[in-house]
Amino acid sequence: MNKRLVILGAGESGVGTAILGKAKGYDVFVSDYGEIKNSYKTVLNKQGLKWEENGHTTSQILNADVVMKSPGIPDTTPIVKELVANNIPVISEIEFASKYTDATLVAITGSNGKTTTTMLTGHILKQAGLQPGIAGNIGDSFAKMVSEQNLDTYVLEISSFQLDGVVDFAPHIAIILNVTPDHLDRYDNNFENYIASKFRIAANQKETDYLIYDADDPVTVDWLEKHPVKSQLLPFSLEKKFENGAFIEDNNLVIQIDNNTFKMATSNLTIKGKHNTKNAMAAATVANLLSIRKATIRESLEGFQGVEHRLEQVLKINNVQYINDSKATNVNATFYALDSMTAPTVWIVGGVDKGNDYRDLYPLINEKVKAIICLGVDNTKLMSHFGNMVDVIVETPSMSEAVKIAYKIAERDDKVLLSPACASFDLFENYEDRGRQFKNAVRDL
Ligand code: UMA
Repeated sequence: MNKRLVILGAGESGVGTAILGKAKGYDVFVSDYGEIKNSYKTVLNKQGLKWEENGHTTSQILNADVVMKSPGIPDTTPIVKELVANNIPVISEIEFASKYTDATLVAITGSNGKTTTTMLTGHILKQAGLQPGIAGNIGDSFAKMVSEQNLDTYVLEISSFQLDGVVDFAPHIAIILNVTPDHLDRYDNNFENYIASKFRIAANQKETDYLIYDADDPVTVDWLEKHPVKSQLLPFSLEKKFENGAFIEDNNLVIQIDNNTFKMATSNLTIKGKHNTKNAMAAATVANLLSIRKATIRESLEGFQGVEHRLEQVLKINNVQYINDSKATNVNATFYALDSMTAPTVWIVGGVDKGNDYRDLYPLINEKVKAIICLGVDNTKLMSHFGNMVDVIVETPSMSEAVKIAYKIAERDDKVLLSPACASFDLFENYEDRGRQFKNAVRDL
C-alpha cells in the first residue's frame, strides 16, 4: 500500500509538497484550517489531489505515515501537538523535497539579507551559464521545483520555520548571514531557541561541506564555539582577516580559499552599505567554492541591481526620495535601513509586532527621524515607544493616507522611508503587497 502523506496548510509550501508527493507515489491528503486560495485549489484539483479546508479532520490526519507542516503553522497548534504525541513524524517541505534530488544544495539563512544573498548567488551562477533553481522562502516552493525539473544546483533561501522541521537536510554549502532577534513569538520568546533553529542548517553537514558565516556577529561566533559543526568553516568579516575566508584589504573584497585568491574593489559593488558588502562576500564565497570564473563573479557583482522591496528607491518628488523597504519585517532590518539614511527621514513603521524590542533603534531615531507615521491596526506599542521621541507622530490604518501624510511633512531633500520592522498581515496580504501599495500610493501623489 502507498504511504500516506498528509500536508498541513495549502499555500505555496503545501501545494508544492502535494505535487511532489503524488509524483513519488504517496497517497496524499491536504488539510487547511482556513480557506484555500482559489489559485491553489485549481492546482490541487488539476492534480486530482484530495483536500479539505476550513478545518483539520483528525481522523484523516492521524493515519499519516508522515506529515508535512507548512512553515507558517506553529508547533503549538493542537493538531501538530496531537501528531507529535502519536509519534507521527512531522517534517518541513525542505526536508521532504531534499530527499528527491541529488543536486548541489546551497542553503542560505539569517535574520536579514537572505533574499538579497539568494538572488545575488543565483545571479552569479546564471551569469556563469548554470541553471540554478532559486527557491525556498522565496518565489516557487523547492518541492514544486524538484517535482518539475531535474536541476543540478539549487540556491535556497531558508527560514527558521523551514529549519524547524529538518531531520536529514544537509546542504553542501550553508550560509548563516547573521542572527538577531526575530519571530520570537514562535520561539517561546527565547532567543536561544531561535538561534538553535538557524543552526539546524549545518546540523547534518559533513566534513566535505561548507558553512559560511559572519565572523563579526557575536551571536554566531559564540554559538559556533559552544556548538562546533563538522563542515569546513568559511568566515567573512569587515574587521578581521583569515587564511580561509572573505575579508577587506586596501578597499578590496578578498576571498581566499586554499591559497586561491579572488579580489575586487568594494567600490565596484552595485549594492551599497556594510550589510550588502557582507551579502556580496557570502555570495562570492559560494561562487568561488563552485569554481566559477573570477571575471564572471566580478562582473556579476558589478551588475546586480538589488531586490524589490529592499531599500528600493521608488521616486523623487519635490526632491524628496521615497524608499520602499517593506521587506524589513524585523527591528534589525529597519536598523540597517535607518542607518543608511543620509537625510532627515519621515519614517513609516508598523504592522504585526513579533515581540519586537525597539530600544536598539532609539539612537538612530534621535539622529535621523523627523516624523513617524504608525501604519497598523494596533499602534499602541509604537506610540508608547516613540511618542516622546519626535515632534510629529501620527497613526493611520491606510497606506495611501500614510503616504499622503508623509508627503505633507517631508521638505526638500528629506527622505520618506517605509521600513515597518513588523509583519504585514494585519493590513496586507504579505510584505510584497505592502510594498506594491506603497509604490502605487507614491506614484499617485
Ligand atoms: N494554515 C493551516 N493551519 C494553521 C495555520 C495556517 O492550515 O494552523 C494554512 C493557512 O490557512 C494557509 C496555509 O496554511 O492556507 C499557509 O501556509 P504558510 O503560512 O506556511 O504559507 P505558504 O504559502 O506555504 O508559504 C510558506 C512561507 N510562509 C511562511 O513561512 C509564513 C513562505 O515564506 C515561503 O515562500 C513558502 O512557504 C514556500 O516555501 C514567506 C514568509 O513570510 C515569504 N516567510 C517568513 C519570513 O520571511 O519572515 C518566514
